[in-house]
Amino acid sequence: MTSNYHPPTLSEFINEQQTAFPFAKGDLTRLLNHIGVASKLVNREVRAAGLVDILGKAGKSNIQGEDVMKLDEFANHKFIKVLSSSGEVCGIASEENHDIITFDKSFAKEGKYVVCIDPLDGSSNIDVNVSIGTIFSIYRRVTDPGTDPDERDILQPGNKQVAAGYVIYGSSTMLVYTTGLGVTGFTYDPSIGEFCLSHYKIDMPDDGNIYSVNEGYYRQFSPGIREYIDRCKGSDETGGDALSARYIGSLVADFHRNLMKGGIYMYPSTAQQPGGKLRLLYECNPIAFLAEQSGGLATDGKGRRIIDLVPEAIHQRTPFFAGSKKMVKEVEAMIRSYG
Ligand code: AHM
Ligand code: MG
Repeated sequence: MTSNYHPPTLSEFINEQQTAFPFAKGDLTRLLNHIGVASKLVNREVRAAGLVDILGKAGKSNIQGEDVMKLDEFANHKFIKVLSSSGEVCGIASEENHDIITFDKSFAKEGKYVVCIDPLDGSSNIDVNVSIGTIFSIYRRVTDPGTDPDERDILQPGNKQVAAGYVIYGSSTMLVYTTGLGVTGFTYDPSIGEFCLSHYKIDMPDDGNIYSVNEGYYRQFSPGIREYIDRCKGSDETGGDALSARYIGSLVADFHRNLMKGGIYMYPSTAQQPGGKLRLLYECNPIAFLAEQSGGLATDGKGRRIIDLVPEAIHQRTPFFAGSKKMVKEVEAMIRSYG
């Protein structure tokens, strides 16, 4: 027997949420809907990868000197196109673009929000059919509507985010977001082409038994990090109380697993990347907002909340530790004990 019940779609859910704020004008609701639309376009391409000509390198490198993949370029293009014609967004900072992206159309300049985005995170996994994602962060602009946005709009600390989230293109496709009222997850139902509510108010466990770090850099880590990792492996003699090591190499996928199961994700500074690898604005801040909203923590390993860091440059990097509260506190304490 088929049930008549279907869970609320993303649009239905956020419209419903908006009614809790009688003065809300619906711009943020529409913007989140537009992010949903763009991610469906990317999802369609991801699901056909291997059949359509979307795998492989695009033949150029981005501002960070990394190879741009065809899917990086496709996702970047789709998000810019959808957001630029949304009417809610006046500018975008993207991993793939050196400068802030502004728009010519006057209705776009009236947009109240700016978006920081990593359109396709986990690029090294694209060609090998491993989970990848999109990460986004939304701020209210501080410059006057009707003008081009500038760095003042983009270089706001993460504690000013009005919404943030990610889309994970995994065994199913999910959109997970927060507007500062907890974390909610939607699973894409391909039969109706909609994201449907599947995870209401996600709570990250306070503690976990998974650690996620690229241990290939072990020798490049500071002594505090190395000792924390050694402890994750259990006691010297028996390996007792060892945690599980899980590292996908897609921040979105690694964080998502730890969010659901409890664990810690770490990308510390290394000898080669003394400032860390991950970018503050469009990777760390949105994930940190989600971590805190689900009851976890995200810090830079020096006792500072990621979302309190004041950005100085669009593509600024930071060491990053995010996950279950107890585990983040433990690694912080270990780093501190080495001075
Ligand atoms: P990307 O945005 O170019 O894909 O880079 C970010 C990715 C993260 O998703 C992932 O956690 C990390 O880089 C992996 O880096 P590494 O291969 O050094 O472990
Ligand atoms: Mg990335």
